[in-house]
Amino acid sequence: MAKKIIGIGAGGHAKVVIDILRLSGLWQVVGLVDQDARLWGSKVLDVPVLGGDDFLSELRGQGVGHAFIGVGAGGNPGDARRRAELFNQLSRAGFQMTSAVHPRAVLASSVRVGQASTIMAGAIINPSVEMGCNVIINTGAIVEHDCKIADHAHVATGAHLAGQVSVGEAAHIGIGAIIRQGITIGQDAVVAAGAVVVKDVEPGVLVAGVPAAPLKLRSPL
Ligand code: JB2
Repeated sequence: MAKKIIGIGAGGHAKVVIDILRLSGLWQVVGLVDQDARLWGSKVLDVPVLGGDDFLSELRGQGVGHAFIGVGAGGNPGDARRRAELFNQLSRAGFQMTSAVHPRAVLASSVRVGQASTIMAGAIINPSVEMGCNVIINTGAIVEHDCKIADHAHVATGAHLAGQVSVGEAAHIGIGAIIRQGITIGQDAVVAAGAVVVKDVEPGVLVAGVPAAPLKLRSPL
């Protein structure tokens, strides 16, 4: 029998995660919570938006023991850290957080997927990749052999990571970015869409362009 699960956030990312969970046949998504009261009473792919985060304890009391983080990260300062906070909040509230792997993603057998991670359709993850918790590998991204992706990081749609790239905690690799072999991307760093990264990126720095160069230091998160 499908297990009941609720999602945090009622936007675009939640929609994609709901789709993946349904494809697995293992989950019944019974509702979403969103901090935006204007969304309460609306539906996302037929899943009702029940209320705000206050509603979580009530759902837990009703026996819903599983949750997913449906809040994504668009690369703005604080996005990925917000996802980290939600991860901690749900853990404290006693929810088990599931991973969602699209059936058409390709994962080598040696890949380690951490708790609460999402791997979208068409992603390819090659041998010996290690991924932390609450990671997003978005649609069609390629993560080559021996990469390390730390907790709460987001590899956005169509980004390509060559072998042995290391992505720090809560870092963001933008849409279509290319990261050369062996590069280290620091924690909380942001690689802009379409950038080609040929040098290591320091923590908290935003890089853009071809070849990628720092734009400005981000404020401490
Ligand atoms: O702390 C929160 C919270 N923070 C944001 N608690 C709850 N319950 N909800 C929260 N939200 C809600 O997440 C916002 O009010 C909003 O409704 C939703 C985020 O929706 P949005 O469509 O703006 O973005 P997203 O996070 O679903 O997707 C982003 O990341 C994806 C990976 C976008 O950049 C997408 O394009 C991208 N594919």
